[in-house]
Amino acid sequence: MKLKRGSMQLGFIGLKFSGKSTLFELLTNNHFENAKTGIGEVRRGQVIVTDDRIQNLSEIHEPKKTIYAKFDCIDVMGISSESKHNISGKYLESVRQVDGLVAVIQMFEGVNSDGSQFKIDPINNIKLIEEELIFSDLMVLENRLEKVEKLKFRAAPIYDPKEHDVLLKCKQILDNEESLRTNKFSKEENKLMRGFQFLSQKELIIVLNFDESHYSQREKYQLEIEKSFPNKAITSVSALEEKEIQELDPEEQKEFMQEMGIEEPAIKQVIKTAYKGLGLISFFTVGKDEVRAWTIKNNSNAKEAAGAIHSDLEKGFIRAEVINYNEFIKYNSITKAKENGAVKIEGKNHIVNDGDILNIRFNV
Ligand SMILES: Nc1nc2c(ncn2[C@@H]2O[C@H](COP(=O)(O)OP(=O)(O)OP(=O)(O)O)[C@@H](O)[C@H]2O)c(=O)[nH]1
Ligand SMILES: [Mg+2]
Repeated sequence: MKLKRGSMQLGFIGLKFSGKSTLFELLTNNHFENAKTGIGEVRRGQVIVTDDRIQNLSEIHEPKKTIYAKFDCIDVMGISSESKHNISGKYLESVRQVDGLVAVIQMFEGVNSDGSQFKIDPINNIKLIEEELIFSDLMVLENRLEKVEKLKFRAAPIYDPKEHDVLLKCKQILDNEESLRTNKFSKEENKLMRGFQFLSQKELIIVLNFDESHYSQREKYQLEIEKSFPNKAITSVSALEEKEIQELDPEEQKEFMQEMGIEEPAIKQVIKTAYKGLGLISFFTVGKDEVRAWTIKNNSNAKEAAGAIHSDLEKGFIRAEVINYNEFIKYNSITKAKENGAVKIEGKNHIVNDGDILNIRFNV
């Protein structure tokens, strides 16, 4: 999959009242825009990918600007377990363009809008969310299929039998209540499918959102859920508790985090899980003007990495000077690293590693 330029996008989805907005507010530190759509509220914000390595690189280079990687995040209304399909499909349209989906799962008891008790039921909740994604894709697919069949019937020159085939293949998978993500498609099929932005083809990261009383049992719950969904990246947080802690002064924050047994803040956990689930890595560029982190897909080559910075760098790519962060900090200076032969000159096919510092040589 080719990455879009700029930030990666995450869409927060889940059942109603699972804590999506609470988590979104925590991760964006309450900086977001609100947009009213015909079907409800959509919020957009950014989550900064904090990285100690960037902080260190910045202290060494003293650049004018230090730029962390970020995720653009979208928070939509929840899927109601009572009136599913017809309504939730529309909410989900707001996240169709994202790179990855974050399912927030309610790990606390509560009361549904009809007054009935909401039980902790993560495995069924995740299945229900997957069903919604599949249903929503079927709607998009059937719409297109109908048009393609008309084109075929009229023998229209724009009729594309290859598109027709891939649509039928997708339909068979979705009709079987399977996600498109678990099925392998050829490069060509993927290209034909790209425009539809199928939701069930996107990676689905699971964030278990516990209340205070269940948080201490998070490992037990998470292990059990991982058994049912072995291919998913899963993490456990307590969004509401951490949000309350966020409002305290820094000294107290530490104390309360310890008291709750929170080893790592939710923002780090969610980012780590998103990187893992979406198969992402960071690389860095350094200089007097700017020290900056970039996010790319795992297994990208140097030329593709250059393209994440700017299309001109990809088009005019000549070579890359590469040193990994872990190697760099032995020297604390690119010049010294070069003198010691630690900076390697690599061609376009060189696979970039997490933490690589790249200097792209290019020609426009
Ligand atoms: N006890 C407890 N309550 C929580 C937690 N997270 C969220 N809540 C509460 O659950 C309710 C719903 O939280 P929201 O964050 O608005 O949930 P949402 O998923 O955005 O809901 P919709 O947008 O309506 O689908 C609020 O009253 C929250 O305070 C939690 O970790 N523990
Ligand atoms: Mg909400």
